[in-house]
Amino acid sequence: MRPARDLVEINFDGIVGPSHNYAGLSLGNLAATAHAGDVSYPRAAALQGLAKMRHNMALGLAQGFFVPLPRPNPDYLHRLGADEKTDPALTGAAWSASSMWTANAATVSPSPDTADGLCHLTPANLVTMPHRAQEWPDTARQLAVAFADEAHFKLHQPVPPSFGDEGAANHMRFCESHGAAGVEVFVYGRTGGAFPARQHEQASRAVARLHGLDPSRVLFVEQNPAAIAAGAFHNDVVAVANGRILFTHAEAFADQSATFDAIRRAFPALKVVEVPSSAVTLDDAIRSYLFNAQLVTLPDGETALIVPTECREVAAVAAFLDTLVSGNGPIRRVLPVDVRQSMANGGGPACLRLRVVADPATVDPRFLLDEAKSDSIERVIAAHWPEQIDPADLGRSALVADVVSARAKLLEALDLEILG
Ligand code: SUG
Repeated sequence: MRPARDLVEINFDGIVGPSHNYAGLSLGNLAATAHAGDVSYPRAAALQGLAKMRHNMALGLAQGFFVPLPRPNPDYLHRLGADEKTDPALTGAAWSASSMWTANAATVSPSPDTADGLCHLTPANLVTMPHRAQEWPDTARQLAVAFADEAHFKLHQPVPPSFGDEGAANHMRFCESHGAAGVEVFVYGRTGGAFPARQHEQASRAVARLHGLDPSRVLFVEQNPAAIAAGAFHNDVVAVANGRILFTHAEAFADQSATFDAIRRAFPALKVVEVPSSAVTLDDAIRSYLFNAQLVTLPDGETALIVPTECREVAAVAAFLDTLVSGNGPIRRVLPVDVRQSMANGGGPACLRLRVVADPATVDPRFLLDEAKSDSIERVIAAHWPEQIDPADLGRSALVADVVSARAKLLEALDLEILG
């Protein structure tokens, strides 16, 4: 086993797939519902995602990526006895590029937290949303290639249905440094509200057991039902953690102060940056995706918040961010990134990445980004990703051929034909 000093946080972003479209499939995800039927711009979407990766790499952060899953899913409609004309929602599901939101790919427990000293990954079953429930077999295949080194990684099967698991989007980790032992917090929802509660408590508990976490360093916390009802379909829409810091809206958890107390008991160094509803309403938080930010430790030790540009357009949020950086708090820099095409489907900067604390030398290098690889990915996207997709065109055979060959070109450029 390698010493802990080699462990760094690597953000694996999902490359936005060539079939990116607005089918309005996610009940409870207000942005996706509002943009249902809009024309999408897959090429622009993928270039925005790549620009975010380059932006973060330029900050000195380790950056990885996952490739889009095969879409249209060749089996999906067939197994439902359907074809592309049967039901637009089914066709939309078969075409969904939703694997771009890799915060939902898996839950990751880094090696310092686990009993066997391996980094454990459990692919999320995503059973609540039909278009997302098809992701895990292909996601698991990709994880098995990226993290094939069994001396360092342990991959699990997804939690069986019907216990919904949405992966890292409902999971936070507190630590003194990424390579030190952490306290892992699993956030679940309770069913019964207007919108689905996607993360089941039993799924969270199963993942914690399977990963061999020390029970005294694990917490299970309930999401505020009012936050789910307001459109926080994942906890990472209203809270984000990094190192010692919890950046959270005041209405994120069912019992906010009990949640802080419980985390503090397990992790006394906790620093809470709580945004009161009087400064930013829950609605403004969800509209701007203020908390769907990447809270990162820069190489100089400062903490930065990488927010979507939409935060600058919601007056209360822009004002809050100005006070945040001018104050004396632990978050020193706010860095906006443009991921508008993803945002219109309810996916901000944090949704687009899966955090894995690992020694980069133990990861399959084909999934790690550098400038040369960014250039070659950009060339493939610019040459082969459709410029736009009208949802009415999903299923048209010319478009099928285009998106299938676009993905094949990407796999070829990355030497990842094994995922074809
Ligand atoms: O699961 N949107 C995704 C957004 C996921 C965001 N992830 C995190 N918060 N971590 C979802 O709702 C919309 C697709 C459509 O409707 O066509 C969608 O799946």
